[in-house]
Amino acid sequence: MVGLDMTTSARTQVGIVGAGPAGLLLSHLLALRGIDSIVVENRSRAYCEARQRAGLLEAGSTELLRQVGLGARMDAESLEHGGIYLQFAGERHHLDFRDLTGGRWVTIWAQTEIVKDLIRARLAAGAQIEFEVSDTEVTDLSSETPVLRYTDAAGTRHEVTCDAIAGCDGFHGICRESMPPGLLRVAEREYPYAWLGILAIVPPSTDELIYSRHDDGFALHTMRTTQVSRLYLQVPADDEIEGWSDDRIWAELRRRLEVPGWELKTGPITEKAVSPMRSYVATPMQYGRLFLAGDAAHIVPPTGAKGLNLAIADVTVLATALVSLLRDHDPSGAAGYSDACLRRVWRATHFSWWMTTMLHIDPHQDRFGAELQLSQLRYVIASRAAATTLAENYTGYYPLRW
Ligand code: RFL
Ligand code: PHB
Repeated sequence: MVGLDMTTSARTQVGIVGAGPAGLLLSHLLALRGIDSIVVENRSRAYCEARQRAGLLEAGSTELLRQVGLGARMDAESLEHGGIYLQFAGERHHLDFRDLTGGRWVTIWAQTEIVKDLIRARLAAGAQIEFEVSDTEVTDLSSETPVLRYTDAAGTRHEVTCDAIAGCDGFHGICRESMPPGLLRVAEREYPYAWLGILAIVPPSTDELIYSRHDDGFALHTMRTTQVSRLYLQVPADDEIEGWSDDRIWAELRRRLEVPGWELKTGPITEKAVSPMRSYVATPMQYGRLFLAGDAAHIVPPTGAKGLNLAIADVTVLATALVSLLRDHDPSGAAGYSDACLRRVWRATHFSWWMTTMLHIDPHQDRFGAELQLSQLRYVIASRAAATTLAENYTGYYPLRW
């Protein structure tokens, strides 16, 4: 319906802001249980499908994707890893997750591929995803009919009356800020370093990820496929990518990752960027009929590979809660949503902080700090109890139910 003010009105059950993994997966899960939704996204489809971010899934995330019909390409093309290497003081040690956790593993499967599969599946099912929207607004949040407004790519203003709104619009989105002032309590930490990440067309020089603490800074060797490597370097928090030529990046990676008898293969770099590192948790994750999920509510530094897994877990809990609320008129899941998620969020927040501070060089670090890190790393590789703590958190501590 077109009103006098040229606003088009519509009705749906769940209005979803953001077509990242959280928003798209939520829309998919809701559809499986007969709940309608619309997804609005301010970037283009091509941008969402190409944005380089996470690459490592917990066992529970992989199982969930498989269970909801998103496993075909993942099962054919992803890489299963049964452990990681921890490197420090010039030595590389293997941690065997399958042995330590009674068979658990992780999967290398890029966020870009999950997003591509989700967009394709949603559009094939006839779902509405509006890309390149602007001026997104969410209002009437404490009523039973919250409203989502946006302007589409052609310039038409839309007003969608919903039963619930999901804020899946990432850390810089508008949903968290739409909650009443004073409601949110924020716990956060900024780290005095950043990650320079590259994507390179070269087969990985390792079978499993290498996390390396080096006196000059942390380095990580990860991968996307058997032909594409992804590597990260700790750099100063305010560093700019312009100062990093490809040759300088490879030389620094070689230095921080080297051990006798091992060689780092190099190749063309197709992408490079510096990302800041931060821990951030906003509580509660719900106000009235607005529910925050994924990076909109919390951020972890990437060292524990938890960001994407938390987004998947949040929306799995949220989908169940919204199905109970909207189909069965049972509000208990929605009321408990925030607490249910925050338990997992804080476990991941602690783990990511612990991995980060154990492996990075603080620019103000003294001898005492360095010795504590090395002692902790030695303990993790020597003690089965300590290694198990790392392994059970890395592979995903809390089970995911759908
Ligand atoms: P996303 O992926 O940020 O998606 C949010 C979406 O919302 C859109 N949006 C809006 N749409 C409409 N109206 C508005 N007003 C909007 N404002 C924003 C955005 O365009 C976007 O499409 O959040 P989501 O779905 O919660 O998923 C979370 C994950 O993306 C994130 O946790 C991880 O990727 C974090 N992360 C990493 N995690 C890892 O485990 N390993 C990594 O190596 C890793 N690298 C990264 C990362 C996050 C990064 N960011 C956010 C800067 C590298 C980067 C650069
Ligand atoms: C990645 O593959 O991008 C990745 C893997 C593990 C991490 C961080 C990033 O801890």
